Amino acid sequence: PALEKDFLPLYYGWFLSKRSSENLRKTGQAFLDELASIKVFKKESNKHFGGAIEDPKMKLDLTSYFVKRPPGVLHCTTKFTDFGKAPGSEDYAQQEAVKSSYGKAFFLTISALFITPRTAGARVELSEQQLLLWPGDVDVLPPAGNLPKGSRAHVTLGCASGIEAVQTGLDLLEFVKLEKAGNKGEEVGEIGGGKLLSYGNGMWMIVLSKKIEVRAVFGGYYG
Ligand code: ACK
Repeated sequence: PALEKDFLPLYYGWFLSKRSSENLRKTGQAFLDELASIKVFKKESNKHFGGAIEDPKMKLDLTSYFVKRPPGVLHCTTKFTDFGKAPGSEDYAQQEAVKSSYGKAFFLTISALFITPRTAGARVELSEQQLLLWPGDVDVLPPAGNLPKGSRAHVTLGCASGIEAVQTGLDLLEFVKLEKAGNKGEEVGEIGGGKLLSYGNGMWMIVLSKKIEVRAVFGGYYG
């Protein structure tokens, strides 16, 4: 018998394979580069992305704007357990689905990429089976309240200086909240792999015409 309680990780999630991580990072880079070169984006971006561009003809370098990039392989957080200190941690860790999926391989579907003045991320579309690993208490954006299960599922690609990674999921919830309120975004054109949507306030999303499949292993990150 164990003498001590199980030691919980900092967070649970899907950890992308090295190859899938590299590919998704590249796709994210290409999206940022292409977005930065688009007229409608440039016109609007000075307001929201630093205003560091004095010459409007100059290209905004979004890669250096989202200066904080996750080290190592990319991941999609399911539950932030904070080594057991976060509310609902023990309950989550003890769920049958969580225990039986630990160390198992999955394919995750990336359906869109997004940026806000704070974060850059990839939207993850979870399957029914994957939703079994999704906590019931994380798709909440105060004061809007509860959004559909799995709304927050994302991979953080980068954060602006001074912004913590937790913000990426909250930013995605903000997009979902707008969608729910009937703001489907203004279609401003086609770029690279899909339809570019502008939601205002520096919020942009590209809905991929061909969804990306990434390989990932479910597990815990202990830091
Ligand atoms: O990019 P992310 O999903 O956002 O992955 C990182 C990971 O945990 C390690 O920091 C996420 N994270 C941090 N704090 C929280 C929180 N309070 N709630 C949900 N996710 C969090 C962060």
